[in-house]
Amino acid sequence: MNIDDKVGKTLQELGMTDAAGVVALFAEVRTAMESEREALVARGASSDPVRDQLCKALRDRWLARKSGLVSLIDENWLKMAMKELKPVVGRQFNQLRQLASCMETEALARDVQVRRDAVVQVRGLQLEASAGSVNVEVTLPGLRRPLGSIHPVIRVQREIEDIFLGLGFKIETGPEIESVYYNFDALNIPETHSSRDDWDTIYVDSKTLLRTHTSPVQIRAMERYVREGSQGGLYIITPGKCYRNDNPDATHSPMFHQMEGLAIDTDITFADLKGTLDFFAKKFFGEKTRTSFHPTFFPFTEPSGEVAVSCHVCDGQGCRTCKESGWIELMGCGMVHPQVLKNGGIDPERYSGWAFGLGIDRFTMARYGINDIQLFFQGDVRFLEQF
Ligand code: FA5
Repeated sequence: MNIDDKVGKTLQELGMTDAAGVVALFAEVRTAMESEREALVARGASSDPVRDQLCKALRDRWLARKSGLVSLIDENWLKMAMKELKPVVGRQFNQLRQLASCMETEALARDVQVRRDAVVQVRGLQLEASAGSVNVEVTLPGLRRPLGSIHPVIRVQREIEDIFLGLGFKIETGPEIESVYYNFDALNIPETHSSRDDWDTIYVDSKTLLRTHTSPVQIRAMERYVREGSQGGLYIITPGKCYRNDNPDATHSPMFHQMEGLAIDTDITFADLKGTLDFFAKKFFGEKTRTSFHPTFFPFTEPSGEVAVSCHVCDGQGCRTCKESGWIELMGCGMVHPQVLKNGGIDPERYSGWAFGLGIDRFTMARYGINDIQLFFQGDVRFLEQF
């Protein structure tokens, strides 16, 4: 059975009952994807339009929204997976999705072009050498382009994503240039509300600004959920860049990364929120981690809380990482305010939900013991090559 046949079936129909089988199956998909990409790059193209046509065809085969292989894997393998296999399928699917970005038309076209240029260059050198016009040793190795590595903030973002994908959450994104309505009003922060001052920042015009948090994606996701008439709950995480009028210092940057989590369903309680965030903290920082919730205020959640975890470096004893307190403040969270549900088009009498918002850069600092957030954005290779 080839890959096209396999993605048309569920894992159960394929007889996959254990994690090892799932991992091997995804490895087979990755190999198929890589060899199709390599075949296209090696084949090259007679002209730019032909090249673009070939690249688009391969891109659509893998990434087309409805019938692409990656979407079919999502529908037939991930969504239909048995409960016990969901975490491993989620992790493998996420890896595949990230890898599949090399199948975007522009990326493919660039790879075809690079190979074509290299071939033309070597042929030119060989011709010149055989004509005796220059003294070139064409069998010597070429210049190596050093490989980059994944930025630590993105690495941690993916780690967090993996944990939530394993729990059945989906990734949803929204625009960085956001309307005042989604960034504030729909989140229950009217123009006159004092809490708006903290976030009232970089405006493009009077109705548009660079979003100050990822919370607007909550509203956009609810609207989509209602528009598409989706069934079951809405479980999403929303990673992305945010912007604030904060002066740069060791823990603040005017541009930083947040991840929002949102769960909406019938019968969602604060206990679900606590359980999920406790599970997440243990997965991310280690099984011994303890969580602690303190009341606070956000206009879009009621009740609202701050979550702290016991310091993973000193296990709560007090050290430099936790500033001797034994605890690290992690994120804001709470039960979605009924007015916010209404603003998203969801009936608060029938549905309830929780949300959280965390700073990925601060998580990365805690994970690697980095004491200055500015290091992430200076592009210093000596820092970045350590990851
Ligand atoms: C918020 O932005 C809320 N939207 C979070 C939320 C979502 C609460 C859903 C409840 C429900 P806050 O302003 O505290 O909350 O920011 C959240 C996190 O973003 C902070 O804990 C911090 O880690 C990070 N953060 C905020 N400002 C900066 C900054 N200038 N530089 C780096 N990280 C920042």
